[in-house]
Amino acid sequence: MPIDRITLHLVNMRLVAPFETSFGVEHERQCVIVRVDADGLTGWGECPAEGAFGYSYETTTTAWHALKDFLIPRSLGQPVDAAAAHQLGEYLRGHNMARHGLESALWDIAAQQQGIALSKALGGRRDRVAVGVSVGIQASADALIARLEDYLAQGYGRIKIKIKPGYDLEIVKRVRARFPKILLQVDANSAYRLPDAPLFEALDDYGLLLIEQPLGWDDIYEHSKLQARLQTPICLDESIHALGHAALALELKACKVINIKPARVSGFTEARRIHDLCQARGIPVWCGGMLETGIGRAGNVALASLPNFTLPGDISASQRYYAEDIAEPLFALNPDSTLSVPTAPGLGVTVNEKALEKFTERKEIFGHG
Ligand code: OSB
Ligand code: MG
Repeated sequence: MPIDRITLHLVNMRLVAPFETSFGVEHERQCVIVRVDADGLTGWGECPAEGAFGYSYETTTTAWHALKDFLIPRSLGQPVDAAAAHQLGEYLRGHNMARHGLESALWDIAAQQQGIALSKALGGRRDRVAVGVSVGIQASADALIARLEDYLAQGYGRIKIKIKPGYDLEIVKRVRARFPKILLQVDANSAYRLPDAPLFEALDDYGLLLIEQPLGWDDIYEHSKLQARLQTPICLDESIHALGHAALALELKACKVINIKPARVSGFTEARRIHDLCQARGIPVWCGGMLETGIGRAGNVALASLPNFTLPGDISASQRYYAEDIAEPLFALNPDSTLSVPTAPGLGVTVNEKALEKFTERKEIFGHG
């Protein structure tokens, strides 16, 4: 049965606390929610492009354009086929988050048609996925430590802290002195360059699980030079947009771990390919996050149930992000620092359409039905 109708929602939701990284601070988060109606079923996807440039060249505006003017006109009337949607999207040479928004909604419908959870449709094996929490830059080391005490008390078993020049070595020293045993990793979001290598060599002494994306957002080569000087694994995030980037990074030994965000790599199809390549090469992966709503979070949890997602993901409980979410049930942290994988068909969450409308700043419907 063909795709009858696609609806785009530009959503804006206030974060429970501002989230600061090396590229800026966010108080609220925009994204594009994609709804697909086909075959009497409804599928949902989240394009986590942000309102402004920073993490990515994609924004909600570029994503809206890619969806409205290219992907949607070519998808209406077509059968529900995530693999075909993936191929169609290749033409865009980028715009991966926009592509993921649509592809995710198609995966949701396809899994519902088979009567299975998305996790099963993707080849997931776990019913719980290990998670941690990603903590933004705070006003001081003391403020950060207070934040961490709170998250650790909530049960998070792995902490990621954001670093930037001037907020790095001393901060890590203080955090390690206070919490000698916790699983700790850092994320620089591309704030450094290769001449900063001595800083990372100094970080080698603090037992970090990994150092995420220290150098250029589009670099692999210099990361290979840096990794050769470090014991601590480098984990690439921003640099990996497709299977070929992962293959190159592994070939050059630019990293020992990869963060897979389905949206950054154009969707679950490509995410699974990267997962499989890393699995074959003995490289662990984990699922990154983009402060998603319950829709994107459900997809991330499903992906993280695949066997080679062996490190805790940036997939925290719903209430870590939003006072009110747009999908139910909320994701809650289990005492063993895991989230449970939804078992209902498709994404396994129900969109609260009243809440969605409340946070929708702009909406456009394409097609009919
Ligand atoms: O670099 O991993 C990142 C959020 C927005 C953009 C980039 C990143 C992040 C996070 C938060 O670290 C992860 C999450 O909890 O969703
Ligand atoms: Mg990151």
